Amino acid sequence: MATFSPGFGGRRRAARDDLPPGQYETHDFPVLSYGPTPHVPRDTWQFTLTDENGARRSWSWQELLDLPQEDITVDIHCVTKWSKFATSWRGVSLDVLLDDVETSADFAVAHSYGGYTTNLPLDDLLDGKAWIAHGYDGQDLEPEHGGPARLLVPHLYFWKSAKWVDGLRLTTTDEPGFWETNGYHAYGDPWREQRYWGD
Ligand SMILES: Nc1nc2c(c(=O)[nH]1)N[C@H]1C(S)=C(S)[C@@H](COP(=O)(O)O)O[C@H]1N2
Ligand SMILES: [Mo]
Repeated sequence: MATFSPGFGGRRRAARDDLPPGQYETHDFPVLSYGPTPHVPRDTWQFTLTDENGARRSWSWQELLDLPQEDITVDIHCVTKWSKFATSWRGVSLDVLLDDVETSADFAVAHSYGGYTTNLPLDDLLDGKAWIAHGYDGQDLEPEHGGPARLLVPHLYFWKSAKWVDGLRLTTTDEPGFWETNGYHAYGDPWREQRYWGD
């Protein structure tokens, strides 16, 4: 997996083809939060799916845990240029939550306890590409990293992975979320370096 090549100044990681352009690898797990960490008790936690007509469906914490669980190992890429390889998560696939939803919406806005929002095409949440993650590295997900539960959409820049997620709203048009209103790219593909408006 990891390949090292001897270089000037000691041990160096060889350039990896799994590092998107402009990124560097970190072994830390930086915390990036706009605003304070909300502390959400699991017994009042809820996740609400709202369709484009306003119809809602909610899951309690226990209902989330009663769904099929997946263990996921993925690389994550932050727009501030750190990437972290092979992070391990546990959670529920969005395919499960969206399974019996009939919708004509093409987009979604994820929203969070604390008010954060981020927009994604609905297709980017389906087919094994996105999860509601509540475990990290064999432990409960820590509040700083989005616990009780966060969205995990590793194929897009990590700002799309809304921490403290409390729902998804399906929309017929692409409605920019918090960072997308403030200069960040509407889609955010790390492989195409879609960091900011105009990229
Ligand atoms: N609710 C919420 N979710 C959020 C953020 C935030 O400020 N609030 N920051 C985003 C950004 S910019 C990144 S890089 C990741 C950071 O996740 P981490 O703190 O677990 O590394 O969370 C994303 N999700
Ligand atoms: Mo970020």
